[in-house]
Amino acid sequence: MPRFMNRLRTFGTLATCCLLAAAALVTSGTLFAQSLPTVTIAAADAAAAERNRDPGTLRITRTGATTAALTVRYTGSGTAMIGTDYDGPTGSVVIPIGQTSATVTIRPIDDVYVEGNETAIVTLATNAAYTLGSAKAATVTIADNDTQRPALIVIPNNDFYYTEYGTPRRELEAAGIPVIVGAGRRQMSMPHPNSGQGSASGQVMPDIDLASARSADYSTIVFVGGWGASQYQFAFTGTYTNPAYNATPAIRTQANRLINEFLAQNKYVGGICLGVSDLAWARVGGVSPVRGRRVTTAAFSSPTNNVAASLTYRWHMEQNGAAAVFDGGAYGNPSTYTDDVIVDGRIITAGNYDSAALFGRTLASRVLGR
Ligand SMILES: [Ca+2]
Ligand SMILES: [Ca+2]
Ligand SMILES: [Ca+2]
Repeated sequence: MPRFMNRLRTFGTLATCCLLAAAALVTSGTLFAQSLPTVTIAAADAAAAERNRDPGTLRITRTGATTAALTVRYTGSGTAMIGTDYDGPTGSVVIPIGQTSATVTIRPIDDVYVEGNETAIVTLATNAAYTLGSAKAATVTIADNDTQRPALIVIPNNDFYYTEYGTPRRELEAAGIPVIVGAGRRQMSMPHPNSGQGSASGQVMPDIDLASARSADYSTIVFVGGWGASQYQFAFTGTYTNPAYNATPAIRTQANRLINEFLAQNKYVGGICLGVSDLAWARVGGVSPVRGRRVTTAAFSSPTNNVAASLTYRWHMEQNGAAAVFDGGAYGNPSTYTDDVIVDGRIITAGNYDSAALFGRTLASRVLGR
């Protein structure tokens, strides 16, 4: 039941506006009240499933004359959320002329979250046009089809390095680990030019904003590099010349919250290239999670800001107490970045885009316990 969309979990609240009208009609003549049809609901197919979006159906039935159409209103509840776990219900259904019943369809959304079975409950709403029978509510159960919690890959909203997003994603998915893309804001996000997107724009719409992400839903969290990664440096007090790199205190706080929660849940936390600085500037119990650890990053220049000393990526790690910083490919074979991936405790760091394939495979193997 991920809450990555702030959808209303109820629908059909219009019914309440009809209550006054109902009272007026009932008191104005008992004949009218006696002629009201009785409406009930029952599950026609109570077993829905994410697999193949197998729907469930509810049948709403009326008594009495069928010479006019009847609009029946209802509300939704249950552990499944409309808009994220299923769609279909609109809050009302019309029983047509000549018909005694109508159907409400619960159409599951095949997401990647491990949720177990969830319920969608439809409850009939009172209305001036009918009375409710004893069967006022019915339930459809949505069977889950997911067993592996997805990885949360966090991209900057501006200037992420495309290969450092695309290649770990490919490796994780090849290993059977779904990927959800997170960012400070759920808006179209642009990579650096020529950062591995080929002839495509490389723009990515995040699946979720960080504030909506629940750590329990994921197996690992990864911070992608590119200069925009500066936007998630929680404890960094400098100001970047490019305002997009500063993000907001709220977004930095959300990045820090997630790092804290993943580590508290004993899950791996990864960073690649400048994404490693997001781990460095996090604070867990008041200290950086890279403190005393061996990390790797790129031998590149930081984006311009008002902290004169912060000229390089490695400065960010040293400033936060890393025990050793391997940059410029220096880890393993010093002539290449391809092997620059370091696992130290639950912290996994990678040097740059050349390290992205090994980074993705290392994350996958750790998540799967291999
Ligand atoms: Ca699914
Ligand atoms: Ca699911
Ligand atoms: Ca190397």
